[in-house]
Amino acid sequence: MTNDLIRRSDSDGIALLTLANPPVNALSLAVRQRLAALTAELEADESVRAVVLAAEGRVFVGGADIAEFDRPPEAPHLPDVIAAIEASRKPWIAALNGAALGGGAELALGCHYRIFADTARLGLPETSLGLIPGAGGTQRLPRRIGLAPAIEVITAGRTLSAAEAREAGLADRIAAGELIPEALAFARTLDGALPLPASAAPLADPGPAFWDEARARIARAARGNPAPAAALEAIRAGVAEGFAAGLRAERETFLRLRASDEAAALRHLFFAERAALRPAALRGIEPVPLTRAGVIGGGTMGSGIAAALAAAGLEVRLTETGPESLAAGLERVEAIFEAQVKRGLTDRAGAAERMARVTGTVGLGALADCDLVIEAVFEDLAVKRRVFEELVRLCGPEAILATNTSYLDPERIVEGLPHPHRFIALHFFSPAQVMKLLEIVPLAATAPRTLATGVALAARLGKIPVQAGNGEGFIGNRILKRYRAEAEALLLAGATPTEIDEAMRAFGLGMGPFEMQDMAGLDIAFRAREAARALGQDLPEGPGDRLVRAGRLGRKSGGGWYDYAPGSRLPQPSPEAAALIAPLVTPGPRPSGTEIADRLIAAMAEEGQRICDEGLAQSPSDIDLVEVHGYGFPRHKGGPMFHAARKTRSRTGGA
Ligand code: T1G
Repeated sequence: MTNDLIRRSDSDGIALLTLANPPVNALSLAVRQRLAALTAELEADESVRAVVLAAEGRVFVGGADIAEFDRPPEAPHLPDVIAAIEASRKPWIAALNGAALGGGAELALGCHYRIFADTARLGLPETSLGLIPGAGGTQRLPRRIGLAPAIEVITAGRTLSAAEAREAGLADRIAAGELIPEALAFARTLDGALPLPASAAPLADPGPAFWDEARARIARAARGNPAPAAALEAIRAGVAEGFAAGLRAERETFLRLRASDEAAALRHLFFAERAALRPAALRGIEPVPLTRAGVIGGGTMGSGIAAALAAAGLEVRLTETGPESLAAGLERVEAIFEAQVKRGLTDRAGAAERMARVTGTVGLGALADCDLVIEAVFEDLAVKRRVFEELVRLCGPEAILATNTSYLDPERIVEGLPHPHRFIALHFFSPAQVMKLLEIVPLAATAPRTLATGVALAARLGKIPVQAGNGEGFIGNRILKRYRAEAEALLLAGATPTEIDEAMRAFGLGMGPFEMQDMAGLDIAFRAREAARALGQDLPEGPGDRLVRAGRLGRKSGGGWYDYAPGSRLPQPSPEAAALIAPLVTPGPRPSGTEIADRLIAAMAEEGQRICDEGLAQSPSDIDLVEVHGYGFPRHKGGPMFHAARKTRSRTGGA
């Protein structure tokens, strides 16, 4: 058993244990074995009167080792390791150098004292993985900081800063200087008397109204993830039946959820997101440092991109063609920051700081000294081409010039322009200040450093970068086109827009395909089809064409797939739309319920697999990231590729 995972060094009767399991000191089997052995060793060692538990690196402990969750749990189990520490006759002091999350927080809670570095934080984010704390967190935290704050930490994944931990009575000290020396000095002051263990702390039951309100609040926020409600029940069990019963209820629930499809889906995304943020092919390539970015176009997309860049600390030059459109663009940016204050994402001072980073100019002249310029002008090849022709005259040869095009071929936008190594497509999703997905499309001549800069920019913006090959619609819009075609095929098989949208909402999407089209407008896709027909593509008349020709463009025209009362966004079944669809409906069995969702998810997964097979996506998990972060696919289903693979495995009994 390797013993360099936790090093021991003693001085003045104080044993200092240092966790060293990079990158996040995850509590893997080997670490648990080492910790269990050391706990017994220290308990028997009369020369030791106290133990300081510290960790190397930026993180104290990032939790249990998530990679182990696809295998059956192996002893020593974390709850037992923690219980042995809590039962120790000698005081254990956790010295938190950084994040103590999940099992890391539970380990710190099992210690008798906790000393925080001022940057340390403590949290129980297990519900974001479809789990609940499984090593005493649902029982110890409420007894340390009180029921209501503990419920918020456990069910909403809130982390406590060092100061909040101290206020809550969780941090015995916040280190003023060097953490380890202060922790050792604190240990030396102890006379061996131990504080009451969490299990002995009383926890009064606030009564049924409290639990009913908590259940209702959690149900509103859970969006199909069963874990937060399950965590509340484990907490409640401990209040109603005592600490030991609460631990049993917690462990039973944790093991059940650990084996669930939802937890597997969320783990899949956890690792997929980190792989996308640190692509192996770009390791060691230094991104271009970005301090000043230009955004061309102050419309919905451009103002959203400008706001996202400013919120990430970049200096932003927003340009428009004239003073009125520029003023409108800057107002949009200001409104975005106002909305962020209302939502508690920043405060007034923060919003003012962000806005101060944005300057507006008419024309492109002010972009000459930008490290990065992103165009978000009208989706027209000639317009975008003219913008790039001017940019290459204005900007230095190393300035990264990016197009935000959704459907045009970026190669044609920049064809023949100088220094092609610095061109790239950065496809933001609207609203750009909110949506986490950023499709990054390198062109044939794009340098790896330009690509690495795009990925680093995504991380800085708090987005998830997905690299896409330069195919029509890249990844997301290509799958969307296939998804919509399948939805229309279901209409022609006799299903109604309401049945189809309800099936997809029941699956977990925020909105079905027809509600979404009514919101976006049917005419956008109609124009694309008409353009394709004009180029000779044989596209048969579909139900969407009939609606648009009848003037039914969606909400904006008072009706599309649905009817809308004046000023209302509530979709109502439309007899006029039904009459327009009816002639196209083919006789035969009508699809319904889960068959509808199955067919639509299968269509997404088939298209996703084609995209992978054509080399236009790097992995099926990237397809899942696009759908989850760009199109509202429910996280606890893992994405269309993960979901389809799991259904296939359960159907064929595969491994
Ligand atoms: N297990 C295994 N690997 C982990 C991990 C974990 N808990 N946390 C991070 N990694 C890997 C990650 O995949 C990446 O790998 C590298 O570490 C750096 O991660 C019993 C059941 C700690 C705040 O949910 O929030 O404990 O890509 O890029 O930005 O009740 O990692 O380099 O190969 O995120 O500095 C609960 C998850 C687990 C916290 C650090 N814990 N981690 O952020 O690094 S369940 C969590 C994070 C549990 C107990 C329950 C963050 C971080 P690679 P990173 P970072």
